[in-house]
Amino acid sequence: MRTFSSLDYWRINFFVIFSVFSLAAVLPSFSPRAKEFKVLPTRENEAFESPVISRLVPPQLQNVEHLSVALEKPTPPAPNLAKPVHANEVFLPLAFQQSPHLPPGPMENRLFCSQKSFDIPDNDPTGITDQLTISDLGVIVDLDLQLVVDHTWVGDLLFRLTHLETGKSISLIDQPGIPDTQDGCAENDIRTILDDEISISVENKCSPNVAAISGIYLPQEALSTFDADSVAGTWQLSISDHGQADRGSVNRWCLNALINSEPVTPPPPPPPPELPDVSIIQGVNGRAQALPLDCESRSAVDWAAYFGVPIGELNFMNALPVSDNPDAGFVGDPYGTWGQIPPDPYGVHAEPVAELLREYGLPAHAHRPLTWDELRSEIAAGRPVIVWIVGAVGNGAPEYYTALDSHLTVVARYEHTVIVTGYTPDTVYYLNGANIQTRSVVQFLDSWSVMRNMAITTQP
Ligand SMILES: [Ca+2]
Ligand SMILES: [Ca+2]
Ligand SMILES: [Ca+2]
Ligand SMILES: [Ca+2]
Repeated sequence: MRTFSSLDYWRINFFVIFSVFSLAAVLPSFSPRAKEFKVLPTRENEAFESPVISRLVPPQLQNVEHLSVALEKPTPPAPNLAKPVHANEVFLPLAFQQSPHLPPGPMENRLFCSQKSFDIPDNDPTGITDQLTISDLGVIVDLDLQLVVDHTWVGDLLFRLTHLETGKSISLIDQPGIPDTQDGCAENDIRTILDDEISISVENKCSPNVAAISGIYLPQEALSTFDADSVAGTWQLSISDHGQADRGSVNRWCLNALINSEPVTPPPPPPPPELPDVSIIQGVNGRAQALPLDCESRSAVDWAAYFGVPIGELNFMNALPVSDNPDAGFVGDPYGTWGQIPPDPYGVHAEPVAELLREYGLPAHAHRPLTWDELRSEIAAGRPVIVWIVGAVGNGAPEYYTALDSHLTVVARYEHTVIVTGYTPDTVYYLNGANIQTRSVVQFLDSWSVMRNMAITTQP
């Protein structure tokens, strides 16, 4: 006869927990603290009371031991006190444990740029081309394209990318705003990265601030057309202007290629979740940030406090690693001036913040990109989400930055963090410092796109 293994125990527990968790999502909320989970402080240099995690585990789940009494409970392994406590090992739904990851392989994230600046012939369908020749070997796993263009009426413009060796060619941007409007977008300039993994199309973008097209958007046709092809060869950007009077120039364009030794088949996208039209979390409170550039620490400690873990803002800030790479640590002086990019005083991205939150016992996980559906799923489950946006949730210009360790990432001026607490079909609610504020969903998605939908959630 087969006996219960420890694995079986956890499998059954996960099933029971997931079932109750699903039920919890449709039940009205109960007052918390049915049972308290103590988490020991893991940073010896900080004296604070053992925090109480009551909100990490929904109230309905806090008696979960009673649900498993029918099982023969094995002796759990002794906890490794040297490691942070991962509360997520206790309650995460199974469906969330299968988030897509790149398969193993010697992937490289490379940036290839043409720095030539050239005028676009006005009202000339023949247009002009520029070529970028790449000699690197490797197969494309993912391709993004950056455009830095000055122009006084971007609705005039048409951009194509062609790989001369294969003859494959796609439309990147096709007269934004046309045919929805007769003359297209009249606003100025393009500061964008085109990326298939972001959910909003470039076609209807037309912002008066930063640039008409400022953010990271879906191209007109998918850049995945080039996936599995060699990155080597000549890449041609074709630009043409189809309206008289307004004119402009291309200042820079770059290809950002994730390359591998062999093709990689991406996992199929998960089915869209069933989400309520409206979900707003109450009781998420915060304070104004203490230092000019420590917004991420303020958001992190307010997020932790919501889950019952008190952390001092400056303690958190001081415990962050320091680096010139914002994906590895805090960049620059936190008393610096807002609006700069690394290596000047800047701030920090999601990964180091999530790692430090985990050291405090919180199930914090960095994402880039998180989808709008995934964000709303978290809100609908009662869990606020820390997001990286620009300024007062406005548009921004994504810029590639290579740190001293050769790590490539996307940064933006006026990088900022807020905590999303709710959504309706039209509006996003978020905690900014001490205040709950709102933006249209469209404006929020523009701002969130600039640093590739960067976020911290409780889910891996
Ligand atoms: Ca204009
Ligand atoms: Ca169009
Ligand atoms: Ca991409
Ligand atoms: Ca023109």
